[in-house]
Amino acid sequence: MTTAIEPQDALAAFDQELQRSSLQGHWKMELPSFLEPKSRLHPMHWRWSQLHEFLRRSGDLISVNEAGRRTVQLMNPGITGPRQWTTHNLQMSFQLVLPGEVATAHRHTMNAIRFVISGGGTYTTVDGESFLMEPGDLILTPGWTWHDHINESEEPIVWIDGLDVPLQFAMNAAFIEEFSAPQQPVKRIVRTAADGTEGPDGSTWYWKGPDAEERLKKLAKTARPDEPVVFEYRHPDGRPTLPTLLCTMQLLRPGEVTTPRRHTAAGIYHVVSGTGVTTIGLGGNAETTFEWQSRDAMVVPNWTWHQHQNRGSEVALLFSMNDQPTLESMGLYRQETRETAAAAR
Ligand code: 1HN
Repeated sequence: MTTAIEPQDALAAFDQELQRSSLQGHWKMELPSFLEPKSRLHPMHWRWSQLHEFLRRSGDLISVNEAGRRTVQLMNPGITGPRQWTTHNLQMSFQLVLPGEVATAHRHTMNAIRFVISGGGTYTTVDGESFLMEPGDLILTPGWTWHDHINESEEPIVWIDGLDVPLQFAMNAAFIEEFSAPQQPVKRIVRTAADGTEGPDGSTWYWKGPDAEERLKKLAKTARPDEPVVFEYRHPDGRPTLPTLLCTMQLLRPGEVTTPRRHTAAGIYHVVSGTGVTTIGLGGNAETTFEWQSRDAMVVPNWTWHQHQNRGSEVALLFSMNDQPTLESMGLYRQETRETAAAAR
């Protein structure tokens, strides 16, 4: 008597046969019938008092030559191996350059921003353009531009670095190169907006802090109370700050409570000034509240309801960097308020 092979055994044997040939059937893929983003990111809050203390200690313990760049990076525990980042697409860090130090010239395909926090009278050179770094300034280092930093002043300088390293590493497409000398030749020195804020490619590479603040205060005068007051760092033709990231500055009026919102972009925040509260995961069982002060940093995970409140009597300024342009380029950018979410159902 012969025993018939059960169909499921035949399929299991077939699946194994496929696997041995580095193949798989769709039926083994376990694609859910409903899916929406569930962020891997943890909502995070780093206090400046702590960040500043660690940065200061890094200055005592390691020279810029040993470190390459002396930065302390924001790590998100929700991202596990092979490397950790701030969000799945972007990385933010704080960089310290001491008087007399040079962070030597190199270039990479990764796009970078610098937002100056403290110190001044020092320069970062990007493809031959030497930009004066003063608190509140935003300076771009677009992918593949040569860049080096020098501190010719008498005091330490601290700035934020924001880069799309995680995204470029995930795409396995990144290149890095050292320049042939510690510093590149300087073609032009740019100190104020009047010197011209464009890089050699014609797009804006330099936004002065006071100009951004001025524009926000003007916007605040005419905005409705329920309208967010936000300045987006965009080029004159409307393109975002960099192809993979958008920087914004939001002004929160005294007592302002923003409309709860969620979007597929993940945000990394730096408090420029003021005090307030950010609530993340509103109404959910993992609701988290961060009470922030000037110079603190935060992460708001993607597709997570959040709301900011200005608890002080002065305006508060929130600088942020997010991956909206990357999502837009792929047709993946969505944003909702509670009202638009209800209307869609
Ligand atoms: C980089 O080149 C700088 O040039 C700062 O100052 C931070 C983080 C990752 C990769 C390259 C800089 C960086 C970086």
